[in-house]
Amino acid sequence: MRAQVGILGAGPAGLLLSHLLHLEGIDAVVLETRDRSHVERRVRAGVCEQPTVDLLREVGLAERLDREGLPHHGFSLRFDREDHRIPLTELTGRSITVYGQQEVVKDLVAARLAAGGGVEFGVADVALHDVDGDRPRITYVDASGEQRELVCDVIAGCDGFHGVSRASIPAGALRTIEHVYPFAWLGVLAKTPPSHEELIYANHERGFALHSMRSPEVTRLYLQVDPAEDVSLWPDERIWEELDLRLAVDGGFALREGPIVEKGITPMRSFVTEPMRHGRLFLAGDAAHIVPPTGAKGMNLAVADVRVLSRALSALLKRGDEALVESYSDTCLQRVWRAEHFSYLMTTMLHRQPGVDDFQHRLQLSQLRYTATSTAAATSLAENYVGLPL
Ligand code: FAS
Ligand code: PHB
Repeated sequence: MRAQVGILGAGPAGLLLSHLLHLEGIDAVVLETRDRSHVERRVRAGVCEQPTVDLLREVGLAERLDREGLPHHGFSLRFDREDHRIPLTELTGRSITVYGQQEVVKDLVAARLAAGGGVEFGVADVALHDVDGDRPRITYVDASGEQRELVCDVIAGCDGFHGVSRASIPAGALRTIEHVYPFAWLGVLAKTPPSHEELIYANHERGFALHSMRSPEVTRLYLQVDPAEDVSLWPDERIWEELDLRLAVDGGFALREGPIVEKGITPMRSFVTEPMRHGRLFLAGDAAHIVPPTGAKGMNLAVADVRVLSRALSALLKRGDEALVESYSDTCLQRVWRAEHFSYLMTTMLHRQPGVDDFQHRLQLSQLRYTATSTAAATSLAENYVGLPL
C-alpha cells in the first residue's frame, strides 16, 4: 500500500493531523493498535483551551462541541479554606471549554470515516523502516491478521508516550529531558451533577484535589496520591470522604456524591524529546512530550503540534518547500517548553510535595496568595491557562 503520510495513533494528534491533511488534499492513513470503541471510550483530558476550540471551529469539527461543550470564564484556587476565583475572561478576553477528550476523539473519528479517511483500528506488530530515507515504510499486521506494508513519503509518530515511533529513532539522534513528580493523580468519573459551576483547584494539607466536570450530569474529580498507590485500596466511600476533606471551605460547600463509574491512577511527569523529528519521521503529541495534567495542556499541545505539522507537510508534499519541515521541531518546542513551565508551576504551587520543609511550604502559600490577590500575577496565570495564541 502507498500513502503520502502514514500516521501512527488514532488519538487527538493522529486523527486531527489526518483531518487537516485531508483538507489540504494530502492522503494519509491512520494506523491504531486499539479498537475504535476503546479509543472513543478512553477518559482523559477535559479542558479545551481557546486556540484548540478556534482551530476545531475553523476546520469544521466544532458543531457538537459548540452544542454540548461547557464554556468556562474562570476557575477557583482553594486554600486555607477560602476560595479565590481567577476571572479568566475578564483578565484575558478568552475562555476555556470543558469538553472531554473522548468527545473530541469521537467527533474526529466520525469526520474521518465520513470523508472516507483511512483509519485502520486493531493493527499489531507495527514497525518503522527507512525513516532516514525518502521512502519510509511501516510494516504491520492488520485487524484480519494479514501482514501489510505501507510505503510513505512521510511518517507522523502520533502514538503516544508508549508508542514505537520515538523508540524507532536511533538513541544518539535525540535527547530526552524528564522530571518525575513524587505523586500521582487518582482520577474518578462520577454520575452526579457538578458541585460547583466551575473548576476548583484545591491545595490542602492532606494533598491536592481538583473538581472538574464532563457535563451537567457527570463530575470529574482528582486526588493527589502516592505514585505507588493501589487503586483497589480506594473504595468509593474513601474517595468521597477524602474529597470532602480536601475541598472543604468556610461558608459551606456541599460535595454532591454519586456512583463512581471509573477510577484510575495517572503518574505525573514532565518529558520532552528534542528534536521532534528524525529524517522523514515527525513526532507529535504525547509521542514527543508529556506534561503533568495540572495545567490541562496535554491534549492542547497535541493539537498545536499537528497544526504546525500539517502546514509543514503541505508545503513539502505540494510544493517541495522544506522550510517549514526544517523549522517544525523548533517551532513546536517553543510552545512545549512554555506549557512545561506553566504545568510545572501549577503542579508545584498546588500539590503537597512529600518531605518538603516549612520554608518550601511557606513559599508555596505565598505564591498562592500572590496569585489570588495580584491582577498581574493572576493575568499571567490566566493567559497561560486559556492558551497563548498559536
Ligand atoms: P494519545 O496517547 O491520546 O494517542 C496515541 C494513540 O496511539 C493511542 O490511541 C494508542 O492506542 C495508539 N498507539 C500506541 N502505540 C501504537 C502503535 N505502536 N501503533 C499505532 N498506534 C499506537 N491531559 C489533560 O490535558 N488533562 C488530563 O486530565 C489528562 N489526563 C490523562 C490521563 C491519562 C491516563 C493519560 C495517559 C493522559 C492524560 N492526559 C491528560 C494527557 C492526554 O490527554 C494526552 O495529552 C493526549 O491524549 C495526547 O494525545 P495524543 O498525542 O494523540 O496521544
Ligand atoms: C479534567 O477535567 O479532566 C481536567 C481539568 C483540568 C485539569 C486537568 C484535568 O487541569
